[in-house]
Amino acid sequence: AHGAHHYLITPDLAASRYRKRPTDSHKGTFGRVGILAGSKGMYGAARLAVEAAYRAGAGLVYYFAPTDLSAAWLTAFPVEAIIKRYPGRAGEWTKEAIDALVALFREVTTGVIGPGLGMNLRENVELLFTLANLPVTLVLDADFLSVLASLRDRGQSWFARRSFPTVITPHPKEFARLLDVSVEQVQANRLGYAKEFAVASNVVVVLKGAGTVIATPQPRIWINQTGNSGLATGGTGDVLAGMIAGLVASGYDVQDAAIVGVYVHGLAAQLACQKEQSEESLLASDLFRWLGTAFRQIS
Ligand code: B4P
Ligand code: MG
Repeated sequence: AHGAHHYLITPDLAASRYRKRPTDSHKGTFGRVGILAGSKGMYGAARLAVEAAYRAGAGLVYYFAPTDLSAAWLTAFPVEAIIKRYPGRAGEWTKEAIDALVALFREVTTGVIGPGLGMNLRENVELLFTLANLPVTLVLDADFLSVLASLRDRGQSWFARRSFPTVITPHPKEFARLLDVSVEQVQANRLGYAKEFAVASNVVVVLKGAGTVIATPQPRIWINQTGNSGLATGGTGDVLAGMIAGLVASGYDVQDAAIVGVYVHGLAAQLACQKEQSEESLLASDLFRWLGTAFRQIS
């Protein structure tokens, strides 16, 4: 129906995209991820993305925190995270805050924007467009995608402004908002919509859900086969966004970062459910214990 060739992400395919880390390397080799995520009540999303970026191989992970993020919350973040404050409170977007964030993003190689970020950026389209010019690869997820979907052209001109690679990681509801169709329509034609959007917007689309679809602007399409219903729980999407950014920072191109990221993320869920959890009991943060075993299976 979608009229395009597509490939299954088999274990062999995932292994063929795996990049061995050079022996003669240092943390600068593996890049710096900057994360703009979290707002009141939603800092867990940011915390998960930060750890995931490190666990996928990033050399350094920066968390860009608003002034009202409490010291108590900061202690919940991995001690390895570098915390950089930007001026202003969460969700109160000012020119000063965005200017500071632009400067902070210039210090990193890869960015994540969106998990738990809230929707207030919707009210300041000019500042929103400033972020399109960020000179780094971006992984866009969650609320940030819903903000773009709320624009008059549902984000098309925002994506057109990008001159660095961009990955979007919508779940079906977020993707339906970007396309202005129903979730049922998305699910009935996942490959077709993912390909169409990837081509039209020049982004890598990671359309999540059982059988995650990856579409690139070439266009090429891959379907993931790892994962299970244990992943249908809060926070697993935030882990995936952080992982893809960590892979990009450490040297993967965006296409292979998406392929290896979704494969390893799903495999970690399967391993966790075989060894110590079940599809009921799995938590997003349990994935971290199994990412190492999952990476070793394709290394
Ligand atoms: P939000 O409230 O926005 O949820 P979230 O914070 O984004 O959660 P999280 O980041 O943890 O999960 P995500 O989906 O990003 O919205 C959730 C709402 O969106 C739901 O209430 C629902 O209405 C709608 N929605 C979401 N998924 C839907 C779907 N598949 N069909 C219809 N409506 C949907 O990331 C989850 C991760 O887990 C992804 O990597 C995904 O691929 C994986 N995953 C989830 N279920 C899986 C399964 N059964 N098998 C394999 N992988 C699965
Ligand atoms: Mg999500």
